[in-house]
Amino acid sequence: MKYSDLAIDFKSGKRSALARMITLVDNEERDGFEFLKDNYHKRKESFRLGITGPPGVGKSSLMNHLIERYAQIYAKVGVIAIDPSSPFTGGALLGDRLRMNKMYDHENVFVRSLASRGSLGGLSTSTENVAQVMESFGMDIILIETVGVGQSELDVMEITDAVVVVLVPESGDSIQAMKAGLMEIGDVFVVNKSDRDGSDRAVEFIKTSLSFKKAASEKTIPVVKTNALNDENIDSLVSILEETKSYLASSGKMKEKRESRKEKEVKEILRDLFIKSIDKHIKNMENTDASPYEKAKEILKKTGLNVTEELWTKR
Ligand SMILES: Nc1nc2c(ncn2[C@@H]2O[C@H](COP(=O)(O)OP(=O)(O)OP(=O)(O)O)[C@@H](O)[C@H]2O)c(=O)[nH]1
Ligand SMILES: [Mg+2]
Repeated sequence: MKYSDLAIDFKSGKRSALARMITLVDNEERDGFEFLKDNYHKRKESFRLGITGPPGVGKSSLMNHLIERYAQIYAKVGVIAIDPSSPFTGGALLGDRLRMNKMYDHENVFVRSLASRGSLGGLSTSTENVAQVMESFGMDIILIETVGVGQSELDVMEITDAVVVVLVPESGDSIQAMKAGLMEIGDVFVVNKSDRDGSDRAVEFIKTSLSFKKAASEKTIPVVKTNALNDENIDSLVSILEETKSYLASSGKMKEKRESRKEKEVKEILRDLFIKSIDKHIKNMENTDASPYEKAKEILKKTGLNVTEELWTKR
């Protein structure tokens, strides 16, 4: 199919065109980049909601409920599931697919799994690009699930407007041992599997831990207890998420996040272009005995990039 035909189908709202366009972008194909460049200003700025947490806490199960609720509230719901590729979670993928399967056919919902870490700047860049395609399609909300175990998963959360950190009752005791990063990024915390012992204690524990790091002027971060097996308290989670969204919008925090996201993207683009443009110089260098700094200086001269003396001496 020609790109121009694909673009027409995309514009008219064909799901198959959305799927194809995401693939083009995810594979870093020329037409994919063309699309991103042409459509940045035409996007809808969808509300991007990240859902993260340690392996197996019930993120996908909760997602399923959220998708179901959002499909009733919104006309277009996008879902990006980051395929867990870490050894911790190998094998969970099939289960995730099955659990999300029942929502695959819903006409309001479009689900996409992402595994590639691309060459451009890792998982967060490919997720950002796919999110932008979904925004161009006019999604009202985009849900992004990722396992919060490594840095790249935390990076993915930087491309969302709000983050739900999912924990379980047992997490309460081991919160200090947990990845500290997780406690920093949550706008809402969920203690799922509330059918298990200790969920109230876990909620209190998390609230206390959060109160230490909160500035007096900031809004208290909600901690919600859910049971994704029995659909318990999901409605109150949804209303807390809607409130959080309004708060982030009215306080200016959402705008701030989006601006720093954009800044990061500019840096990623420049980093990628810069690396690509110096690669050929490095390979073609004649004076092989030169030190790394001497070589770097020579290459900088060739690229014409103006590095100040001050930056150079600080390096
Ligand atoms: N008892 C209980 N089990 C739950 C609850 N929610 C999910 N589970 C179960 O926990 C297991 C893991 O659920 P998932 O939804 O796959 O968890 P996840 O966080 O997406 O897992 P990964 O993506 O592998 O990290 C499944 O067997 C679920 O049925 C709950 O509220 N209570
Ligand atoms: Mg999952």
